[in-house]
Amino acid sequence: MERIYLDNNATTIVDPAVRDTMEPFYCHMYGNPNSLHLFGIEVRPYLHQAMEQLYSGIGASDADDIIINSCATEGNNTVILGFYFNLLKDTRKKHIITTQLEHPCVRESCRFLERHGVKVTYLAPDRDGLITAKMVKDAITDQTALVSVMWANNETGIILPIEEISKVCKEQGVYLHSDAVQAIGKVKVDLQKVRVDFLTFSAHKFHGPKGVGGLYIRDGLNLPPLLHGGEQMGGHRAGTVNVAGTVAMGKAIELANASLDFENREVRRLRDKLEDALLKNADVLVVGKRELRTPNTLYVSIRGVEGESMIWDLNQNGIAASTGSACASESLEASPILTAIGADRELAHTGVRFSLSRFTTEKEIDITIEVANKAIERLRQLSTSY
Ligand code: C6P
Repeated sequence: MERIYLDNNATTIVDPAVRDTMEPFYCHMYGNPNSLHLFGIEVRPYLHQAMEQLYSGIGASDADDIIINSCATEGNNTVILGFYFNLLKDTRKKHIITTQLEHPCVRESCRFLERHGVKVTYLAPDRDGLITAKMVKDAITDQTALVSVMWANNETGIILPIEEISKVCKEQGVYLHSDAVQAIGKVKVDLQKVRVDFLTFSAHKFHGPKGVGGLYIRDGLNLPPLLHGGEQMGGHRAGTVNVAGTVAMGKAIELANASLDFENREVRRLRDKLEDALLKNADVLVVGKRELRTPNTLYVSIRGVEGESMIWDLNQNGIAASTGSACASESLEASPILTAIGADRELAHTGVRFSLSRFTTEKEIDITIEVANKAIERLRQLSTSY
């Protein structure tokens, strides 16, 4: 049976070109870049080049910082908890604004701070799944220190208006963090154009390896480290630098940006083909307007078909999709995103996320359409509520 991977928002295959780039750092160039001998010295130019690729990949300027870390969960925790120690703890600014759409690593970090006296506003999306700049503006008070809004949502692919939100934050003198995990490689992330103060990303979401990510900090700003210890990363993040991972992430972001046109054309065409085919069934709802979504993502709700049952049927046929975030896949709770956009209880249990990549083929989509349509028919026949 052919295996078809349509869960690229959970993680992606490492691009073979990225894999080739990282291999030498496991085999013969394995030195610690902080060592003073030749093994350490020889890897430094590669790290330097990778950092340049990352700076240019997100449009950071030389004066900004990019801290290499282990993943976006670490980056997001560093921003939210770092803010607490830098500002919230000792001043009257004790308010954070975030959204109900955020990944648990942002949401749970905020919840943790609530237990330490921080007030958090979780903005609810509108019917289109959007958070608007006006919602952010209306929620800002003179106690607000930080706004944290993701660039694109992992479950629906909905792209949030970060540029407008950044203008509001600048006007109001509030810092802005954006989790760009699901944006990089799918839409252009250019910090020359969009002014955010902190940005987080993770290599394995754009065909790099797992276990390496980045945190951008705008020039002049500071965050205390989450990991204390050695002097690596200018004291911002202790721990031996993941050289292979960093080099790979540099290459991966370069390839991801070079593939943006392809993503917008070809990946979008295949996603739309799958979407159109599913919509031919009655009582199917796709969350988020097409033009407002990343080109690779489709979050579909099929009345009468439990998300988990659909995933099971697809999996039996070698097709990998998900009901939502991979890290919440064991929870049988209704989708928080569908609930947030006001779907009724039954619909909120029927979400299935298909996420494509530049490696997805037309044949894979054709097979998926056939299998999904049969599964819908079969599961609806078994349903007691449909
Ligand atoms: N979302 C999903 O299935 P890590 O695992 O730390 O590299 O990335 C965490 C993360 C942070 N922000 C967003 C928007 C994300 O989508 C993710 C990972 C996966 O949707 C796994 S839960």
